[in-house]
Amino acid sequence: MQLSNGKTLTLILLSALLLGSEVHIESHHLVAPDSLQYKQPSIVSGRTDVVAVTPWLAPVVWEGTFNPVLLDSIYKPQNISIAVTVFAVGKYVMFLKDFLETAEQHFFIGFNVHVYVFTDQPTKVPQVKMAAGRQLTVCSVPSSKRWQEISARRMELIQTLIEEKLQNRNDFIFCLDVDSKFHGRWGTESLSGLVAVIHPGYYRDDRSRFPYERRPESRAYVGPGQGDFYYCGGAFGGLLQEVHQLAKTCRSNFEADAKEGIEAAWQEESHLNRYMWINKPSKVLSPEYLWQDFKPRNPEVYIVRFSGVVKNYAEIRPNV
Ligand code: 5GW
Ligand code: MN
Repeated sequence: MQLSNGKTLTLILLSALLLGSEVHIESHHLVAPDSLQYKQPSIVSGRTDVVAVTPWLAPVVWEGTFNPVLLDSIYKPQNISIAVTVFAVGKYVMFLKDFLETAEQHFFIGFNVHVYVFTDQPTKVPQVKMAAGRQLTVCSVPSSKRWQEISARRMELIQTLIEEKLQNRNDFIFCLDVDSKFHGRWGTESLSGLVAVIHPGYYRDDRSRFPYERRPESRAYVGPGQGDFYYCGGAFGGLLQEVHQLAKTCRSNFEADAKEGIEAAWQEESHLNRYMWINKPSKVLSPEYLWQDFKPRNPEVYIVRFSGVVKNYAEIRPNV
């Protein structure tokens, strides 16, 4: 399969229908420039304070485990595009300025980035100067009094955005919370088929303490002894096709639950966690990729790249 504007990117996606379930075999061909000199890699020295690979052999991205210059020089000639979705409904438009300005400083610098802002107040989207190759599109959504609805509709809007606007135009997509800022590099090291971010609040805990949906009636159910990590609802991404599948599945499970009067413990985050338990992410981003400003930095976190701001819930939320 030839990706939209990828001249040299040869991504081979072999889909097979096997006993009713779809199997995806994906292979990225990584071409490096002959001329680049960089630090010799080692398989016997490196970080020992963190684990950099999952039991299903997906990388876990921590500072010090990758070479950003090498990765950029591999992806640059492929001319990839990254779509970003961000929702700013109601009072949350106030977070857009910092989100967009810091993205200009840290998010995929030097690459094609297309930010899609979903908002009920298009006139309040701030004018942020964007570098060449970067653009912003405002998408109108109805305002909603019930925050559960805002949450519920995110997956639906991501699904339809991919179907209607992104097919054959972008290669990767990241879906991010607006109440956050970038503080450090977030770039090509995060690219993969299906990408999840480990939640900063639970990664040292036993899985029995993860706030998964625990009622078997819910389609977001994760049982005792199950679950790999607790992932953030506030940041996920990957190849368009993969994120489309995720959004479609989470939306339909969310809606089927709602029909039966069930709302998962943490809404779409619960459904995302269920999805990632069954559909293992091909790359896992460490909590460097979504920290929380109120939380002191742990020693294994050398750099906070993206972090949720401290918010005054009474002030910003419609009806808590
Ligand atoms: C309002 C009340 C309760 C929960 C969410 C909202 C809300 C969320 C809203 O009124 N407007 C809105 O745009 N959102 C979007 O959903 C924002 O992009 C926000 O970052 C995302 C997730 O909601 P958060 O950030 O309040 O959830 P936490 O778990 O990060 O605190
Ligand atoms: Mn948030």
